[in-house]
Amino acid sequence: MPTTRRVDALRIALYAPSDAEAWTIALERALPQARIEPWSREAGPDADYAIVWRPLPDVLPSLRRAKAIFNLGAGVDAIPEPGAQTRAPLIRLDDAGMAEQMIEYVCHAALRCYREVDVYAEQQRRAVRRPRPRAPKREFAIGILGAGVLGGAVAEALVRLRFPVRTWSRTRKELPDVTSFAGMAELASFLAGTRFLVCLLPLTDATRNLLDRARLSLLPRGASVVNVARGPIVVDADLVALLDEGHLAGAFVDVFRDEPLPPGHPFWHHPRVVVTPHVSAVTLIAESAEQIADKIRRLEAGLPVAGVVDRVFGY
Ligand code: NDP
Ligand code: OXD
Repeated sequence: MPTTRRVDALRIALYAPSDAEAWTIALERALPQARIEPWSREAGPDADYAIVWRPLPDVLPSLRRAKAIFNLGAGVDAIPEPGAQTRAPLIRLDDAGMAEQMIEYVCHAALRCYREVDVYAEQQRRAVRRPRPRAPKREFAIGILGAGVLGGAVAEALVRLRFPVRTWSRTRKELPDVTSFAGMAELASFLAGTRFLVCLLPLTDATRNLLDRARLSLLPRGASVVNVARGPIVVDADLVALLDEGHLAGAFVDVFRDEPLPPGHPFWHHPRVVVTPHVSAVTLIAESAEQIADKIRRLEAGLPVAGVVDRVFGY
């Protein structure tokens, strides 16, 4: 008779440098009979699954038996070339409570800009009352770089707020009331018609330094930029120069080349840059543990799971 492995026999190695205790508790709750063990050189080779965040170079090669490796985040850029380190599929978080947070962050930024909150704040500082005409929404096109789990959810929310919304992705999308642009050939026209740019791309070889002076200059004068994806997608000095020259009106920056953002970086004190400390969508431990547990159960049952990273495209 064929033997089937039960979920309760599984050994799971956890490599979570921060919040390890909270992750262990949440995973034990989500997978009550599995053994959750902190990763070690000894535990690695026996693990059926591994759950990692920013693993040091010796972690992945030690996972000789792992059937899958779960990344404790949506972005997998902290795991360069997972295929070279392990044959097991790398699975990222998809949504797990992050889409709602991204919607909040981006809608706040878009409305703050569209409703000219900072203009009125400046008037208030000078005790001035000067109502401005309502800007036509059709002239406030919002462009989202990335139309995946998060970009797609943000696009839908902005459509509900009746903004004209366009997305740019590698492959073409069909989201209701969203204009889809795809591939490098369509990036310039996407940018040229975008008044408010939101970056929700993964960091890969193809997206590193994508938003440099040449590309940001394609945005119309007075455009604003939000980076909630990864710092190295934007060339900081080019963004600051275009703000200083008045081509760009403002920026919301949540992610940086070096985190935490180093003291003395021009973003800190720039009057038209809003800095937040990588909090636009934080990883929620209970939701993420539930999602990982559910995927482990599906994999054990031989079913497909969402969020498997494509080794060729790197996201
Ligand atoms: P997805 O993989 O679901 O979506 C990625 C999107 O980017 C897809 O639409 C994809 O196109 C597109 N894309 C990738 N490469 C290219 C390219 N070279 N040219 C054009 N389009 C491209 O990812 P998520 O939406 O879940 O997350 C996006 C990113 O957000 C993460 O990788 C992470 O870096 C960041 N993030 C930031 C957080 C924060 O707190 N600041 C929190 C969570 C995530 P296609 O659909 O055609 O494949
Ligand atoms: C993520 C993040 O990628 O938190 O999940 O940035």
